[in-house]
This record gives sequence, structure tokens and C-alpha cells, in this order.
Amino acid sequence: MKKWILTAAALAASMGAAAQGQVNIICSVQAEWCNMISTVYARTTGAKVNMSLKGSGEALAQLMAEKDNPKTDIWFGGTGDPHLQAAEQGLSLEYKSPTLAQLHPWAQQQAQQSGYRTVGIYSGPLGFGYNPELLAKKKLAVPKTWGDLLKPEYKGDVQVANPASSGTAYTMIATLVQLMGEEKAFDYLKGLHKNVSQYTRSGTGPIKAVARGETAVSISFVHDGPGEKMQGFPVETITPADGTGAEIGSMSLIKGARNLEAAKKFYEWALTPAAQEMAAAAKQFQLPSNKSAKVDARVPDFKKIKFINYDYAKYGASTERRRLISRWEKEVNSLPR
Ligand code: S7P
Repeated sequence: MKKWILTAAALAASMGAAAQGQVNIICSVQAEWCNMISTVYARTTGAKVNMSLKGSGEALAQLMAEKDNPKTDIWFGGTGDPHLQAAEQGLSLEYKSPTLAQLHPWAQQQAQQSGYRTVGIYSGPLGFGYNPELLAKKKLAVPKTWGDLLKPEYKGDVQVANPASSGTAYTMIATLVQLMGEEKAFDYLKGLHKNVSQYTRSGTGPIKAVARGETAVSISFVHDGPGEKMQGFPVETITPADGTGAEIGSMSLIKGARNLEAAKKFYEWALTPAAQEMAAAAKQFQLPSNKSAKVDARVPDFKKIKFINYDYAKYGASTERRRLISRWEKEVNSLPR
């Protein structure tokens, strides 16, 4: 932590940061990372940081609720689809960062597609988490494809989040629809439903349950595995051999922000390599969007993963997102297990 504070202090000084006022942030990554950026930014710039932690789906719901009287200045992290939805609904502010050219093309594309109302800050692949000890005890094989999760032997041993509250679970639905076609994807989701023990509220819940031996398998972002493993839990991850999607974790300035100048300063800071490298220091292993940020060895190797050509614009659109989630509620979640 000390090293990060020193690096960020030098950075803040070089950016001419003096006392920066106050900034109200919704943070949609895991608590360790949120706490680290909040502490480091506050200590190195003198800004007062008010941070509240919320998953992507919940964050979007809050921003919609406070649309006429925003209490949030900036939304940091969370899956990209709800950020695109926020952009489309005019909840976020257009801002073309001078740092854009330093970002990977996928992060810049996220900005372009939103009319510069959001930007990619990290990316991470969707896959499966599994508990090797529990699988061995139950004599279950490691699932390697989406189809494997439908096998009757996994009944009651799969956890995934609820797409109505979770951006992670919505990424799963959008991935399956693009991989299989919509009808086959919904047949698949109905089959999967029989094996799911619980739909959690948050997207990170299932891999934590795997790590703690509460379920054998989860559908999760695979970058969430190493952090659990570092705490000593038996957890491994795999990406489906038949193809998968990835999130573009995003950041948006809020339209009508009360502390806009302070929020823009935080935004620029969050795009720097030093700030992005704090993810790994906080045991979070998404791929940073700044091309110059160091990539930790535990970040999933994108070159080894079979990716679909995820259409972020189509599946980030409000109508498509609402339609798919309500179809899932009606046709899948209503079924008995
Ligand atoms: O930080 C881990 C992570 O998986 O959580 C983010 C997101 O809040 C998940 O939100 P949901 O609860 O809505 O699924 C991801 O963007 C991030 O990679």
C-alpha cells in the first residue's frame, strides 16, 4: 500500500493536484479495489472522497432513481452494458478524455459507441469458477463447455447471479444469445435453471460461494478467481472451449454532477497506468485499459481464450437489455426446479 501511495503521490503532484474538493463516487468493483483507490486518491490529492459500493445493475438503478437530482459525480467500474444504457438514457455526461489515445482499442470503442459518455477501464472474460476439492469429493469432472453445465450430475451445484440485478449475469445471457442464437440460448438457460441452486444478487457472489465450498461451480468473470485463491481458498477457473464473451468494465461521469471539476480530475487519474495498476495490488486481476499499465501474471491470458465477437452496442442498448431480462424472468426464472 505504501508503495502505491508514494507512486500516486508523485503522479498527483505531477498533475498539479492541490486540494481537490469533494467527489461522490459509486464504485462497482470489489471492495478491496474501491477502498484502495479511495484512500490513495484522498491522501494524495487532499480531495474528500465519498464512495458507495454497488454492483453494476444496482448502480444503474440508483442513477436512474436520482436522475432529476444526482447525488453521484462519477461511476467507477462495473460491466459495460449498464454504462452504455446510462449513456443512452442521458444519465452520463459526454467527455472526451485527452488520455483516450493511450487506451486499448476496446476501451476507446466503448467511448465512441456511447458518444463519449463512458470509457473502458478494464476488461475480463466470462467463464466458470470451480472448487477442485468439492468436484473430486462429488466425483464430478471439471466443466469445459457451456453444454457440460447442463449435465444432470451438476444438479444443485451451479450458482450464477440474477440478470435482473447483475451485470455479470446479463453478460452471460448476451454471450449465450450471440453464441447459440436466441431460441437455442433460451432452451439452454431453461436447462441450466434445473441445475442452478441459487441466483445471487451480485455477480461476484457465486465464485465466493465456490471458494468457500458452498457450491461446486459458478458462472463468473474468471479474473475474480485468483483473488479468492490468494486468500487460501481452493478455487480454479476455466473459460468454455466453445467460446465466451468479455466485459468492458467502464467509468462514467454523471450528468448534473455537483462536483464536476473534482470528478473530471478523478476520472483522469483513474485512466493513468499507476492508478490502474492498483487493481492487482488490491488482488483484482482484470486487464487494465491503459496500454502502458503493467499486466500482472495472474490476469487471464486473452490470447489463449476463444472469444465471440461480442456486439457491445447491440447488447448494451436499453431495449435489448430489458427485453432479454424480462424474457428470462418470464420463461426461465418462473420455472420450477
Ligand atoms: O470486481 C469484480 C467484478 O466482477 O465486479 C464487477 C461488477 O460490479 C459486477 O457487477 P454485478 O454484481 O452487477 O454483476 C465487474 O465489472 C468486475 O469485473
